[in-house]
Amino acid sequence: DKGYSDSVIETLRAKVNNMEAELRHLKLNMAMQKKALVFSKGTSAAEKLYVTNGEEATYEDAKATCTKAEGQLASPMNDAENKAISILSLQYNKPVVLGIDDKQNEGTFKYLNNEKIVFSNWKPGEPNNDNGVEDCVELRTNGIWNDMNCNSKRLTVCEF
Ligand code: GMH
Ligand code: CA
Repeated sequence: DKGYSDSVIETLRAKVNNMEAELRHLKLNMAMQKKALVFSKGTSAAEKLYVTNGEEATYEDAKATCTKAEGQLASPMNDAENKAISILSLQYNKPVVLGIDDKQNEGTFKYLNNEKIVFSNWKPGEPNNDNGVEDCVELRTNGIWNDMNCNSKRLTVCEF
């Protein structure tokens, strides 16, 4: 007979039950951790969590900081995410540097993964590539975007 014995099935059943209980515990715990983090210093939209270290940095430096933290530079993909970032911008009263640039092809803004942006919140008249040197994007305290020089230092906000 090739069937599993009753004792093997019973052992597996117990293991699955344990794993389900652990998973429930883990989910509750993660939800609590996220709330605590948002309460203390972050903002969130859907699944994303935005956190700042309060530091102003150039695009490349901010990008490196977020990568080192195992997150990535804030890259809003919709209005809710844009608002979550703008709340931090308001709190610190500093514009934020976004994880978006048009370094590869002037006028074509892309995320760090090289995909074209699916959402934008440009101020009317922007992006204007002022003086031909604006390949990066700042999000102002009101959530509105302007293209800017990548060497400008802006608030670092990472998403996790
Ligand atoms: C120019 C003008 C301003 C605009 C800035 C800004 C720089 O100086 O068009 O009205 O605010 O550029 O786009 O990034
Ligand atoms: Ca501009």
